[in-house]
Amino acid sequence: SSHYQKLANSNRSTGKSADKTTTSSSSHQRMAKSSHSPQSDFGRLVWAPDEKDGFVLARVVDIATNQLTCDREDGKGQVTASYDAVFAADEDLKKTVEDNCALMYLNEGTLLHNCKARYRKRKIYTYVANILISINPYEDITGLYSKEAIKSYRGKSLGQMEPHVYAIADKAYREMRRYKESQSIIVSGESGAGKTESQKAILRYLCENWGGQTTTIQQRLLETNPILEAFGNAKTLRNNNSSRFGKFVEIHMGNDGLVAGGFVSHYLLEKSRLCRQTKGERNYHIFYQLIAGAPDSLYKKLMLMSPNKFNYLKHGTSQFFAHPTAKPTVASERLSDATRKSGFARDPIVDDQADFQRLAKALAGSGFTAEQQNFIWSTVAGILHLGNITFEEQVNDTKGGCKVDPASDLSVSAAATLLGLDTGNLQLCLCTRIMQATKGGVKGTLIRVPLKVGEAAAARDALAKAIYSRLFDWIVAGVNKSIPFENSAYYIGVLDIAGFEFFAVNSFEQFCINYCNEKLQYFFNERILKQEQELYDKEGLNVPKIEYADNQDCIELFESPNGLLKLLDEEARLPKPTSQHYTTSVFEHNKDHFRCALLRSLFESTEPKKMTGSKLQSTSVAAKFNSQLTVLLEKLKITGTHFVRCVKPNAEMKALCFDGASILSQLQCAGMASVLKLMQKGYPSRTSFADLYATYKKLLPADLARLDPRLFCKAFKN
Ligand code: AD9
Ligand code: MG
Repeated sequence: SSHYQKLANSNRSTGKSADKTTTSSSSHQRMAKSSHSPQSDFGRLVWAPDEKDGFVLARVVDIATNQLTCDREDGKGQVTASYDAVFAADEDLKKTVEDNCALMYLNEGTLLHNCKARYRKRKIYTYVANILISINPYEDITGLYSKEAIKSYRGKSLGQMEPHVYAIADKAYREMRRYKESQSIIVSGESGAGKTESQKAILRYLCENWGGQTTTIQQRLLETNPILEAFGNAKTLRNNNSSRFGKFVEIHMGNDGLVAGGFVSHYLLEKSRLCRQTKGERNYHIFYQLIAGAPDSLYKKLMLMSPNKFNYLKHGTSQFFAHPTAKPTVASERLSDATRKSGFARDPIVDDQADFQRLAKALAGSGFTAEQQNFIWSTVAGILHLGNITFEEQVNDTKGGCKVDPASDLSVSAAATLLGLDTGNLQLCLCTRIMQATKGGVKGTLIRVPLKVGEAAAARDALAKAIYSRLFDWIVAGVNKSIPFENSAYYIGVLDIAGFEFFAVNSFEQFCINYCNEKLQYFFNERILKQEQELYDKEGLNVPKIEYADNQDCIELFESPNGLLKLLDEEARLPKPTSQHYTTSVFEHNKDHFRCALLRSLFESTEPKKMTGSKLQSTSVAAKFNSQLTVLLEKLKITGTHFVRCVKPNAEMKALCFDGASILSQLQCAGMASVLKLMQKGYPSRTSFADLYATYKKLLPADLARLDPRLFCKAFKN
């Protein structure tokens, strides 16, 4: 049977809402059919489309061939819309349900209304069958994530308790035990919707309930968050703590069902942010944390300054963050200096100075030695100084070459010292590139070609990005080393990747993020919508076909033999060096000059290299990302899956403010409207013969109980 059936089984095998939904599902269907016969539509209460709120309550006053006209209930005139844009509303508007499937009418209108009515009551979670919708409250809801709450969801079926991300975690856990199969929880949603917070809640839930005696592993698992967030999260216009990389965190469990370790896979760290940020955004938290939190001796050793003195920090906002309750601390002779220049923003969750202390503690707790920590600080500071190196044209140079601007000599020496490079070498490498001429298949000598001012600046930025992204890889590897999982039998993986992005200017990074999201939506469609319908066919159930927004075409556009990814790779292989190929070779030639063994080790590539002709080619970013994605999807395919759809309630990040139109569009994009259609016409609640049999056999006469489960159920029904 399909995974989905398994999910449905465990969802509905116990719990009161189960029977309710089963019995009412046929009446859903009847109502739905009658709602499309014109006679019954007249005067009917409906949800009519509204630009601002998504839907508005209205009554049907005119029925034409293709459209309906309705009077708005708020007295603000009429709405005319096509049949399929208007949905039947429930007369009882006060009623809210934990699972949308328990409503009389299953449609986008009632879903949005139910979510809104619940959200007003600070109930941020709602189910659609066993998919959890989570709407970011942007405030702490008392008791929602308390230790008591964590205990109270343990072992409970979906539907027994209020909807909660803990209930999904518990479902995953129970199914892992029951089916002896690893599970994944796919958390999706746009930036700021609450994916990372959900992931952390799931991790805490599993560790608190099944951490067992292994407090170190538990502790280390929980400490991965402050570490990864320091290096991989940043303030953006959409989220003050936005993850700029994707991750799949596996919590491994032993045969005893207790936490045995973990593993973090990470995807595609955004690199462009390192050198330049949009106005109002910041670079990665670590830079501000280090400047705000480094003890004085370290601050001096790293030659730090306030953020607005560093090119890599000053283009966005160079503000520090502090918790609203934080008092200005003593360590802050220099902090107050920086504060004067750059201002101090209050944020409930980001606190640069305190986060630095937390980070240092987490690093130590995760087995990073003092030497390794110093290496991290020096590298981070080295990158900042590298960014301050500027170039000027060589006078009288016929080749148009450049040299380091003497005004940035101090930055060159600071960068070289902190990164363990030779100052002269660094200057030379930044201002030139190495070329090897080939004539008639014979390699010529290596020659140094001078770079123009712009090219040298690009080489500098490329170097900074390469160092940072490799530092990030190395840190994730270190974190993984500290949470090994030798005794693992299964795992529960939680996927938290960047959601769809669309900016005024979109780069390769958006291309990859959106491609990844398409793949995941495709996976959702396959697992929830397609397989469910296949099951109906197989069981001979006469359920009409549900159309859903299939994105297969879009995936093919990327992946087919002449797809975007293939073309991109070919482009990069053209004889004329493109910026990408060019930067790769820049790193190749720099790497031998790292005197610092640790930094050099970051560049000792583990990626496969292939020789084509005379050229050494490293795997392209697109190809690497694509293969990572394939591995991820293979993993998801063999696990039981659970979905959490996070929703961002408003663009202003304001507490409990429900922007209907935007929420509706998020629910639609997440495929929820199609799921509702499926639930409306299909059979959302079901249980296996074996389960029913097991539940009732004790209560029945022996001759009935002797029957095999299928026959037993038949007899039971009669
Ligand atoms: V991004 O794609 O990484 O930019 P996320 O991960 O979806 O995004 P995140 O979890 O970081 O969003 O949530 C954004 C902010 O919303 C958090 O920093 C919290 O301030 C706030 N938030 C999110 N979920 C909750 C919650 N359940 N309770 C309270 C929340 N606040
Ligand atoms: Mg996030």
